[in-house]
Amino acid sequence: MTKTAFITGASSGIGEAAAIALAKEGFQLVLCGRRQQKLTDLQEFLKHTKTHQLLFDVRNKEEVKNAINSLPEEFKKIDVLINNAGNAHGLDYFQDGNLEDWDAMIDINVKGLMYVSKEIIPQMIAREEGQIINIGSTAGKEVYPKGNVYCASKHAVDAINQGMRLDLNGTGVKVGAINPGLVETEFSKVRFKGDEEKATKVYEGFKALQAKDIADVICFVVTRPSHVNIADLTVMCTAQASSTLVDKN
Ligand code: NDP
Ligand code: 8X3
Repeated sequence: MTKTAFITGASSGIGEAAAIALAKEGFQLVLCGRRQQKLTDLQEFLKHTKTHQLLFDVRNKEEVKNAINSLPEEFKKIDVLINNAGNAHGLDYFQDGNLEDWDAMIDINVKGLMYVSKEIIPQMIAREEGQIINIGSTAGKEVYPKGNVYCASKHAVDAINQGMRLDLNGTGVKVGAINPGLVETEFSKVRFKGDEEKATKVYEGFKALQAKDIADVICFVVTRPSHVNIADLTVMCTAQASSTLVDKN
């Protein structure tokens, strides 16, 4: 029977690449995001795969609940949840930080991940199967200068990943994290509020990871036998040795 993957943040970057890679693996897909046109373009690109688009802001718990409840019958059974939606907002010394940026990062990267998971976990427990992949970051393992609140949000993802795995142990539901280093996506464009020049500079002078590299890892993780759970995986580009060794500014 065809498996369903539910991907948050499928409208660009890692989520979009994961959708393309999982389609090749034979999954049908629930593609989530806020940018309808991006999701529609992706659906068109994946026209040979069964897909369903869900538009919601992960910060809004009612929207999350209503969107998931609105899934058509053939997409309701979710085999794989990829908690990927997230971004950095700003790169400032803590003392110069912007409160709206802080709220956005905690609300999207942490609370959004929790709201989506809370809606989907019960059906997985009831079926005694399913898999949750939390997209963390090297920023969730090691803090870097000016990373403060983004790093805190990803450290929270690390803790939630561990907590979920402990609490779901014995239910048959697998929980694991993939923690990428620098990946060349729209991430820095969002971090620098649309400043393309600043965003491009982040990836200059070395070969950063590409979204497809992380999508390949996601495919590996979801195609392990049922008794194998990849609990926590960190992936960096060869040029990177720690979250602090590349100048992001
Ligand atoms: P992108 O900016 O390319 O993608 C971010 C995705 O998150 C978009 O699809 C966006 O969709 C979605 N998103 C953002 N805010 C919301 C929201 N409020 N509600 C719903 N969806 C939202 O970045 P990446 O692909 O790089 O990032 C994906 C994940 O990978 C994030 O969790 C990020 O922290 C993590 N990561 C990224 C790394 C990198 O260097 N790029 C490294 C390590 C981890 P839309 O705007 O349509 O809502
Ligand atoms: C994204 C990678 O190093 O810019 O999590 O924080 S980094």
